[in-house]
Amino acid sequence: MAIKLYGFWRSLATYRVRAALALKGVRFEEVSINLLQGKQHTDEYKAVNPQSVLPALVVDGGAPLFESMAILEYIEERHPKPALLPKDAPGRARVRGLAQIVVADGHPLVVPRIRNYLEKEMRQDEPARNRWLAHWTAEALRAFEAHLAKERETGRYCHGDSPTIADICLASQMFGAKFFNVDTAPFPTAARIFAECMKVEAFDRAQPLKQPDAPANPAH
Ligand SMILES: N[C@@H](CCC(=O)N[C@@H](CS)C(=O)NCC(=O)O)C(=O)O
Repeated sequence: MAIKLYGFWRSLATYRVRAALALKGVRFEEVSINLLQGKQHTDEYKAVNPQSVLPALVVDGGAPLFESMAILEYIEERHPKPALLPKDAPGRARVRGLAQIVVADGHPLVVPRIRNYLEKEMRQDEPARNRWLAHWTAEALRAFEAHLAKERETGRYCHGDSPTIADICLASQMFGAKFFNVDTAPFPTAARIFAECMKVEAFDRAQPLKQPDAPANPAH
């Protein structure tokens, strides 16, 4: 099976897919699309993903898969072991719900096209834009933490004692917190679980700054 992941080192959505593939032990090749240089807007990449966003996953030359949650679900279906979703329906709903706090609510507010719109159309200066990025990143973590701290399903990881899609999404949000200088001390359960995830080789290997296209001294 030949798997091509279109991604970029600092893309949080790409991180989610990269981490899932690594956790499943699935080999893939990553094609770097430089978001900082606007390469997502080239005709060549639009032929892969007409929305001009990362990631996209091409399996055996088939139609490109898009949207990280849909790709995570695909990977889970095609490579069931180790399972990244619980066996029970309420558990799956909780894990997907936690994941969506990041994927549907938090992350979409901080992606490059939103930041560019704030700058070019809304005329917001850099400090205002940075406040926006930090605010919405923290808001998603606040919601995530509220669930983790009060729900008995929380274990060593977000749901029990093995990693799930919720942990992958939490880890991506915690990398976002690093990029946007968000203090994660108010989110102790999330921080504890993130630290736990990063002890796992697959989570660690997938992280933004360990990718071949990452700069040695990144300025976010
Ligand atoms: N909801 C999408 C988000 C896709 C997305 O916005 N990706 C970012 C990188 S993390 C991107 O490529 N942005 C390009 C842009 O905003 O111009 C997913 O989870 O896959």
